[in-house]
Amino acid sequence: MATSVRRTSCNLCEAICGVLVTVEDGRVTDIRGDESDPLSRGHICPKAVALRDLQDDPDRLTTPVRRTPDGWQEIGWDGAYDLVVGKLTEVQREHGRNSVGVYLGNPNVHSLGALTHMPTMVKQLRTRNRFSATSIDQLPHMLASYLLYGHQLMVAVPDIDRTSYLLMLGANPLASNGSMMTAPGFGRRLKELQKRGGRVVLIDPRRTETAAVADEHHFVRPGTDAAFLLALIHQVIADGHACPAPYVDGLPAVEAAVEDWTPERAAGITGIDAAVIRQIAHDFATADRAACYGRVGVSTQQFGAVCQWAIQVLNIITGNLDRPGGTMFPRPAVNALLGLGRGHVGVWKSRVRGLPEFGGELPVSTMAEEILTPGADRIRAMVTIAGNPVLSTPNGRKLDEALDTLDFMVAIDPYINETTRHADVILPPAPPLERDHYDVIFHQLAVRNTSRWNDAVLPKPPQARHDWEIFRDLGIRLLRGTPMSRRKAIAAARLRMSPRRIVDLGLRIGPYRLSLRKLRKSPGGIDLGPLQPALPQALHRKNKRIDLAQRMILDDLPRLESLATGNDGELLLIGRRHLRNNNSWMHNSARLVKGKPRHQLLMNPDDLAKRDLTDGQLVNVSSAAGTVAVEVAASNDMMPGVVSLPHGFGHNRPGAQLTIANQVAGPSANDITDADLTDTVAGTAAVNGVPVTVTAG
Ligand SMILES: Nc1nc2c(c(=O)[nH]1)N[C@H]1C(S)=C(S)[C@@H](COP(=O)(O)OP(=O)(O)OC[C@H]3O[C@@H](n4cnc5c(=O)[nH]c(N)nc54)[C@H](O)[C@@H]3O)O[C@H]1N2
Ligand SMILES: Nc1nc2c(c(=O)[nH]1)N[C@H]1C(S)=C(S)[C@@H](COP(=O)(O)OP(=O)(O)OC[C@H]3O[C@@H](n4cnc5c(=O)[nH]c(N)nc54)[C@H](O)[C@@H]3O)O[C@H]1N2
Ligand code: SF4
Ligand SMILES: [Mo]
Repeated sequence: MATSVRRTSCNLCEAICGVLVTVEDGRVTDIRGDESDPLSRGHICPKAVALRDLQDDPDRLTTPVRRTPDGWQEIGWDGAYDLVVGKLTEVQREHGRNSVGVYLGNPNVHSLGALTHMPTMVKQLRTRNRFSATSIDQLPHMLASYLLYGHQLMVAVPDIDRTSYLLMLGANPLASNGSMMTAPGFGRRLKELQKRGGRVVLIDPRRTETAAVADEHHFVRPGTDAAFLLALIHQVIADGHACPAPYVDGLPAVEAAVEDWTPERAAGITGIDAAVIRQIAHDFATADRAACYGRVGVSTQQFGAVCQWAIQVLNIITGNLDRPGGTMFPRPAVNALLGLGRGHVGVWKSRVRGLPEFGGELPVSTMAEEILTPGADRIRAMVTIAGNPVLSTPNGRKLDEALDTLDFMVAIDPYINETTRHADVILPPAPPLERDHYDVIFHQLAVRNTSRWNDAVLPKPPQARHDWEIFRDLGIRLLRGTPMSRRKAIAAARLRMSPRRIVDLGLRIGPYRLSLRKLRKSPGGIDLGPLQPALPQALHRKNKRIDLAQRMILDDLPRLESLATGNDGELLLIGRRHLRNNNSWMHNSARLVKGKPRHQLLMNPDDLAKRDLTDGQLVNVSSAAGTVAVEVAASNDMMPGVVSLPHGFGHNRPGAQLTIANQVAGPSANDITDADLTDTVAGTAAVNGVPVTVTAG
């Protein structure tokens, strides 16, 4: 028997753990952590093993399929490409270029070939109706980065390996493995932090897995963190602890804006004691090295933009930005900022609701109505790429309905699932173990500078195509229809270049002058050291200064007045992640779904008692968007007045061909999240803090 151990990194989440894959006679028999990886140091989570399940999953498509009256039919690649490009150009010829909509899902950022080739292909569609998971995720981080540092991807990450005080809001890295902060083995890093004498303080409406290991945890009323953060800034300034770097402007305007945001006022809104707010402000400002970090819970809520701006302001005015142990800018071997524009916001608005674009994309909360509302520029054909928006975006049922009305839909996706079942054609890319891997995005967000290239672990079968080959072949066909120009010649050349070649170029022009040849000599990755100070030179602003007084944000502060208490009997819904789930699409792995059910609505026992409900019973959870039925589980870990439901469930929709996932119980949280509930600053979906009522089912 031919046995070998090969190296790669797991691409399922942002932690990019190095893994060792044992292959016997062409089949994976073992996956374990790679101790030699300088970033992950051997860490993996249960999902790594599911890479093997993806590889072996009989439901995974390996050739294109086309919908026919008799069901799905396999077709050849060339025929599929011609069909797709023919239909899309036909729709655009008849209804204009914006009549084709695009949704880009999460796994795109985890695939080298998608990052190198997908944007060029999508650009050839020349549509303004582009959507992605960004607007139900990290948009507020990118907006704050764009406004303050001049580039949407210039994200400051907490230097957790050197900090002595970590203040976290709305993040549960012990379940999520960290996000907008690549820090594999987060639990171990926290223990090391505490061993150094450091403190971890967490603000979350649920006492989470991360709360269990934090030094302090405080409940916060969902959606009100902005008030807490403004009060922290207020208190830091009042205590005379504001000491921003000389290249920072706008402190007086911030001081004026937070003047009325006393800890007492914030306490009434957030449910966090004024004394606690004062203490945190004091501890943060006087800690040796402090970092404030906020994730999904403070991004996908009605004040996401204010929150992410305020987090930056807190780090900046306490002198913690760009210093070891504070928040710092990674310097990866391939500069991801070069591949993406600096960003822009509000250059155009969505047709139906007038929501602003960000970085060329419209908020996903408006996607269904852009399909359903008649008029010029209505979306009549959709392209979904690595996305499952029926389960992942608000008002999933409405989107289900909308997708059914399309003239044409193509999905680039390995599964016939809740979303792609609506497609006319599905183009499946080869799975992770058959692809080369270099992490272009997550080295840019990592808490340590490292670099790692891995050749594909397994050969791709001849009938399969890599994602980049699919984008290349669609892109070239889209370019063919019209006369050649210089712009198009560049696009064509780019599409024809392999990801390998692009990474090699990126490494060569990068700050460490590496090359693919050099990297391939160390398949466990190479260490490029801890994060280094880089400001003000690294700012993507001409004057090399940071202006805290951002109009877009300051003008939004009056809206905070609306943070009053809710209606009688109303509860606020928040989300939840579990170590063994991965957004909407990994429930087809028997290994991951086994064990106790984890789809229940969590609710504080007092809230159950008030409604005469009992633990385990079926309840109806209703919002302005709809109702779902689900079992309720009593939990003392929930803040009173708050209930929690995980997203990514709601399988077994007719036509979805997911043998294992279709047996997994639990409704889709996004059948009751509300597309009308957004952060008005940039249109981010507010899926946390949704008003709901819970009644006996
Ligand atoms: N209520 C609520 N909703 C949420 C969230 C929440 O916290 N609460 N979180 C939001 C967040 S942060 C995100 S990122 C989104 C994610 O939502 P989506 O962007 O929809 O991404 P996934 O749910 O990961 O779905 C991935 C899809 O890509 C396919 N896929 C998997 N691997 C590949 C691949 O290599 N190539 C291609 N082409 N396709 C692949 C899968 O089959 C699946 O259809 O969900 C958001 N939705
Ligand atoms: N196992 C697993 N790992 C994942 C994913 C997955 O689905 N499963 N998804 C990946 C993706 S796409 C992402 S974006 C990341 C997300 O990474 P995280 O943001 O760390 O993930 P969550 O577990 O959603 O953590 C959000 C926390 O915010 C809290 N919260 C909700 N509302 C509020 C609020 O108003 N204020 C405050 N302060 N807290 C609030 C929730 O209780 C929850 O604990 O995880 C990634 N990693
Ligand atoms: S934490 Fe788990 S899912 Fe994330 S990269 Fe590591 S092994 Fe993969
Ligand atoms: Mo995400």
